[in-house]
Amino acid sequence: MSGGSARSLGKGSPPPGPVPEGVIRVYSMRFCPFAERTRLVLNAKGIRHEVININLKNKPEWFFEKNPLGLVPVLENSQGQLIYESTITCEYLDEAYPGKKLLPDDPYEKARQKMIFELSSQVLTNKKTTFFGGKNISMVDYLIWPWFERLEAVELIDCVDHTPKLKLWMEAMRKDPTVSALITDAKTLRGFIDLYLQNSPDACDYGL
Ligand SMILES: N[C@@H](CCC(=O)N[C@@H](CS)C(=O)NCC(=O)O)C(=O)O
Repeated sequence: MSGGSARSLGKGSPPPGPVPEGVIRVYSMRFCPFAERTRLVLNAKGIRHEVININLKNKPEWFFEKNPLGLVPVLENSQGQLIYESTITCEYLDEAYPGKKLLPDDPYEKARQKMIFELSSQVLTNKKTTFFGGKNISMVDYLIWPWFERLEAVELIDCVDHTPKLKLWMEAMRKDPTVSALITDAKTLRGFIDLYLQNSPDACDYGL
């Protein structure tokens, strides 16, 4: 992986060149929970990738050619194909690349993971296994995690005090090597959020 902690590109920056063969590019922003989903899946599957950070408070003009909605994450492959919407990028990566499968092959089990994801707010406290999809970490855990990672930064971590299963899940998630490699500490997240809420063009590069 390259570029994950690089400064973001803003208005007036030249568009990046074509994506090299054998690599996939993700347009991201260091603190975006949706882009973190895609980065978790890229890392979990060991996919060679490069990261281009976008200044979301001062977007480059060319970025709208990558995603007309102007949102990160966006994937771009060496054939110039573009994929956006975080859940779609994650499923694409799981299907297009070999290695650890994060979604089950069995159509029912795959549907079940998607149902758990859709219902995650209701089933959070009723799960019977360590992870949401079963005893091993899988796609649904990576899709949900970025919001839990941010609870401390937004001073809502107490919410999980009365849900021991959820606390155990969070502990298990923090121990996962893919998750721990991408964790941002609460102080840094707080610093970013404060600047972002002030519409600061420096928010996306907080701490660099
Ligand atoms: N539904 C989208 C949401 C992505 C999203 O909202 N990304 C935010 C950053 S966390 C963004 O790009 N914001 C820029 C803007 O709103 O202009 C997804 O799942 O990918």
